[in-house]
Amino acid sequence: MKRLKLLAFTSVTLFALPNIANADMNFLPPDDIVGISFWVISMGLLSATVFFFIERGSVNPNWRTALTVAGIITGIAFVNYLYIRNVYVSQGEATILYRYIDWIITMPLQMILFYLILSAVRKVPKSLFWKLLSGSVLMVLVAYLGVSENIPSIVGFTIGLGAWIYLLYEIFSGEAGRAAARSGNKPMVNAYGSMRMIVTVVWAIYPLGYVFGYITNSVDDNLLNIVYNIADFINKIAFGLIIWAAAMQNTAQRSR
Ligand SMILES: *C/C=C(C)/C=C/C=C(C)/C=C/C1=C(C)CCCC1(C)C
Repeated sequence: MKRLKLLAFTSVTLFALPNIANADMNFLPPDDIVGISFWVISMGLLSATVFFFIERGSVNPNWRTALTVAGIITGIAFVNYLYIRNVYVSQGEATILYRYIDWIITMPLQMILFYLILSAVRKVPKSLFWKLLSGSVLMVLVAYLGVSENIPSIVGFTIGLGAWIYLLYEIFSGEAGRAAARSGNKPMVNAYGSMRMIVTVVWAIYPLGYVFGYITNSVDDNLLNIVYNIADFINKIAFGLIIWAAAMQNTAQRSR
């Protein structure tokens, strides 16, 4: 356990150091809202990462993998955000395309969290894992091809949207939804419901951003960056905290 904590801290420090060393080259004006939103979400993501890795030791072993994955998600996004912020500070803008580089890893991991919290409290078929993984990878990959103009942007959007709707079907009424309903584990069912709400309501800003940013071209990247930076407090940090809270409740119930 000690070793794991050490590993978490060391890796986080190693990622952060090169950026501190570069600080003399990139100054961020304190009244730059876009830049500050990158800065604030980076601090939030780093804190969340450290928190999830430390708390992992305090929960029932069944929940540990879910907390590890929650920490990996915020950790990956943290690294990517430091990078995008540097691009933004040196160029005055940062293309949304950079975000797909963390989405291709973090978004599938977030969908897999549904599988992991279900597995923490009951047996779930492995096929569910593969469905969530392939649906989410397809969604981000095809949309990336659209945004990077390798395929028409409307085609990338349509297939991506289809994949998202499939994922929603899966967590509401498909295998995952049915498994959650049958589990009878209250903390898990509550967490599952809140996460599903986030994936349905808050995640809708991404396809909207795609429509306004790439299809109608009516919103610029700076505005989109602010919106996405704020959204990630819910989509990545609160998402993990919901799992942490359920894990703590389950752990307390079992030790009683
Ligand atoms: C932390 C990053 C997250 C939660 C990213 C989520 C991204 C999406 C839900 C993206 C959805 C999209 C569609 C539904 C249609 C096609 C375009 C996308 C990829 C923006």
